Amino acid sequence: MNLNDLFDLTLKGCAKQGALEFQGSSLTFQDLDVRSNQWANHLRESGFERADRLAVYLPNCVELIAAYIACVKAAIIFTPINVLYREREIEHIVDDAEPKALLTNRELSANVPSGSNVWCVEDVMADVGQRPVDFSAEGVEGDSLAALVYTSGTTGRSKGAALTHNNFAANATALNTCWRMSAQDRMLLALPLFHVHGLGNGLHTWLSSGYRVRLLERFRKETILDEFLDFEPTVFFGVPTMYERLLAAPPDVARAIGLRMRLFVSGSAPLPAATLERFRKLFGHTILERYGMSETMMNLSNPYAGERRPGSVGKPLPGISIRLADPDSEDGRVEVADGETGEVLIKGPNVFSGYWRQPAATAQAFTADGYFRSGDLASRSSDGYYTLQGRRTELILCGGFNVYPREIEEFLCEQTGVAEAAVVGVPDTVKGQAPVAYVVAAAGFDAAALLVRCREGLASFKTPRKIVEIDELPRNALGKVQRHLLATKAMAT
Ligand code: MCA
Repeated sequence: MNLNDLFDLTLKGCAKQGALEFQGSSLTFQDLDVRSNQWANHLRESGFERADRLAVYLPNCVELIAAYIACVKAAIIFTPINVLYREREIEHIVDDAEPKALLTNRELSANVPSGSNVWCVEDVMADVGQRPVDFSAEGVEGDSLAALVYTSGTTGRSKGAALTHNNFAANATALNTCWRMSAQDRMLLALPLFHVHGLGNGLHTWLSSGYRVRLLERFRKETILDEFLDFEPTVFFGVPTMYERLLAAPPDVARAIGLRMRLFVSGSAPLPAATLERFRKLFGHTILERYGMSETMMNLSNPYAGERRPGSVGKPLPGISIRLADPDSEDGRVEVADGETGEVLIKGPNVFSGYWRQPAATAQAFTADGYFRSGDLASRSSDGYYTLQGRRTELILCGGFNVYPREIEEFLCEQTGVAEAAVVGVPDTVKGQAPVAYVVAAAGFDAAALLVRCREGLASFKTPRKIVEIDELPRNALGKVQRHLLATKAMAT
């Protein structure tokens, strides 16, 4: 079954049921089917052919969803762009993915580099509404690409993780089974749909199981409790920062929400055991923590019915093989014993097909026997629960968004007044971590002006919390910057 067959379970099978609420409007699954058919016809009429890319730079909205389903139907590769990205970050994705068009809105279009074929949703909606309401979906193989999801780049610029129909289908069916998702559920969806968490877990479990969604344009701490009380969801997927925000709920509100809820899931960044415990006391629910990546979607999950172990990400999802490889084992074949730390290697129907147009990076990302090297470190308990123990790389997780120091360092080094730069993550109680930059000054150095340029040129979550001038970067004998020393220094100040 490709994704179209899976989506037909709801688009056709639950046609008359309420599917989606967004900003006061309600759509049935049939409405979504029709709207996505019109979008698919619009794409075809505009010259899109199989395997062309549609870049989508939009906040959560109905048209984003309709355009996504249309891409699946017309075998077009959906390429979402983080709405917090600015011109330079977007330019890289546009150059790399070469989309035939970039769908955005008037407000965000100011950030899109000139020369792109920009479609503002406000302008194309009338045309889309005129298109035929029937569309016969392309026959696609499960290995066909459904989406290119750009990951923050370990080596500077981001790479497009090429995800197939089979990847999304495997992820959705595993989660539907293991988390008991059903048409009786109600999901408050506040995650951005441009990332795998919202797109792969939110959108796909919904369109394959038929529950009702209230979609929010974004998570806002000021109004999220009212949304819970008003919509009365049974399921919520969030990042740890969202759970930190929910802990501000008055006890009676938390209890009222908890009474309706069936399942809270957390992922995208480690959930502190203390947050899990405080949340349990306040809402009466043990958050289910799971582990995934853009390249693989979900890999491990705490059990729905068994023990949800604080600090652990649980056990492999169905069909997925996990190997904890000795970090010194070059071919990744030597496994560590239970209780010891190894690199998480992953094999399964969820694992992506490779990085878009990057054969060398793709080859490097897999072992000779076909396991994906996640770069994450973990240990396994004797009863099979996995606990993450950090990263092999220096990834910073800020509010559930991935930040690679190298990308910010490269940006800083292009600015006036910067000879060298090193970026490290510092702990933050709400965001998990935040980036701090150490800069060796050159002529014209001005920390305040540099911060302004970062705010203009980088997504807000990548902007360093502060810029600290330093005489020289600490280096080891091989000349490699010792970021861990800077991280210790950053925490001490
Ligand atoms: C945050 N901001 C946004 C959005 N989210 N702006 C527009 N749309 C958004 N969706 C901006 C704010 O305007 C503000 O910018 C800054 O970010 C902080 O916002 P604030 O309201 O203070 O945020 P918060 O209450 O602390 O909550 C932040 C958040 C956000 C909503 C939790 O961090 C978030 O949405 N995280 C989800 C990330 C995610 O989906 N990751 C999945 C990656 P300014 O500073 O300029 O005012 S996929 C993944 O990791 C794998 C597959 C996995 O396992 O899931």
